Amino acid sequence: MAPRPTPADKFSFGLWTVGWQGRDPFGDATRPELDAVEAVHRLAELGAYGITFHDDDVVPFGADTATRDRRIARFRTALADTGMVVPMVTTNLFTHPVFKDGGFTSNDRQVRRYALRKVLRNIDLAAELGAKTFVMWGGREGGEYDVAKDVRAALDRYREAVDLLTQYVVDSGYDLRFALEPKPNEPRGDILLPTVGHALAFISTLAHPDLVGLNPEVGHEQMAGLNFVHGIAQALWQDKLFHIDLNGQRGVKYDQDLVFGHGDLLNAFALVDLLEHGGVTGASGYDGPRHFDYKPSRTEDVAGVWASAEANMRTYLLLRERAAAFRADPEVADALAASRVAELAEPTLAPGESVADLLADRSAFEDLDVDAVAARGFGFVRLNQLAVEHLLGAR
Ligand code: GLT
Ligand code: MN
Ligand code: MN
Repeated sequence: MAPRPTPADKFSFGLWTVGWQGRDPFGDATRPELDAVEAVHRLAELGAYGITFHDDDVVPFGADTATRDRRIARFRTALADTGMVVPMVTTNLFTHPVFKDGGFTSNDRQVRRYALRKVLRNIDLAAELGAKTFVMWGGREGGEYDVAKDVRAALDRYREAVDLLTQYVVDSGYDLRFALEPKPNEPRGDILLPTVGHALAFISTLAHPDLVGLNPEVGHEQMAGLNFVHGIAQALWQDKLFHIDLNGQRGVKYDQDLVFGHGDLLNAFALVDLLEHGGVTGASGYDGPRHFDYKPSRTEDVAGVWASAEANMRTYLLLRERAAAFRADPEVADALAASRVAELAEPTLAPGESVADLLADRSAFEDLDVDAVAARGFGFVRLNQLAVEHLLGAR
């Protein structure tokens, strides 16, 4: 029996996740539209604490001001009735055809100006609803043809946009930070800022780098064949894990957006362990929202949508339990010590030791029995097997 999710677990869902009707490039919708108000109520009943959305998820694109106000008011009533919060808001710069070559980085300057206006309006709404994070997934920022996009100019425009938006947040006195969401491809053939690493490097060039972090998604890094846990560890190391999109992906292929854990389960175990327990240096984990960005498969009916929403949270809680059991097992402690995992937290030079001291230390080089050191095993397989056995509930 998995423990029941409660608001203290900080589970949140995108409105576009449970609301996905199953329309894909090959087939029509398999489910009816979901009312945003119903989504808020159902998710609250299931134990989630938050809901997130794109502007166009709540208010249809191009709606007049009266409709916009009415839709937002209804949504706010649902939040008040359920106690659900909006920890994050994002803007849709990818569905309308005007964004076919991107928003911030379209070759067409009129599109770029329009995109900025759309985002600025949504930032005001995010602040009004008390969101602390503004996600920017640049799904259409990219291209298919190398000769058709000057990538350096595109990055200049991307930076111009982020600098303008951060300055707007500062000037408005909003308590809001931005989180860039990397993805390697789909819907564009190649997307700008394709991985955690690219996005981190980009952030270091910004006018307000402190206000910009990441919203990495499990499947997006795995689509590029990368290790998600490594990406998250580096984001944490650089204090840039502002938000996270949890889901499942099986290998290097199209973006599957499966339920969390329904892809690389062992990596998901290590991820939950990292988020909950941090690292050997005593560094803490992550205390922000556990946000699910998945798509209920189009084979599922409405009941299946809610079962899959619940599945995300159950899997997370089960993995959290399993990770805690792993950490508490004395045999694991023994295996961790044998693998010298904690030794990595020890600086390679002693306190105050200089390069000259290192050069003078014969035991470090001249007198070191390199073959004897090389012969030592690390015991990583034993340690990993213990992780697998805890994950399987065998210990
Ligand atoms: C879109 C995308 C997600 C992003 C969302 C935020 S929208 O569904 O596939 O990965 O997180 O814009
Ligand atoms: Mn995805
Ligand atoms: Mn996402």
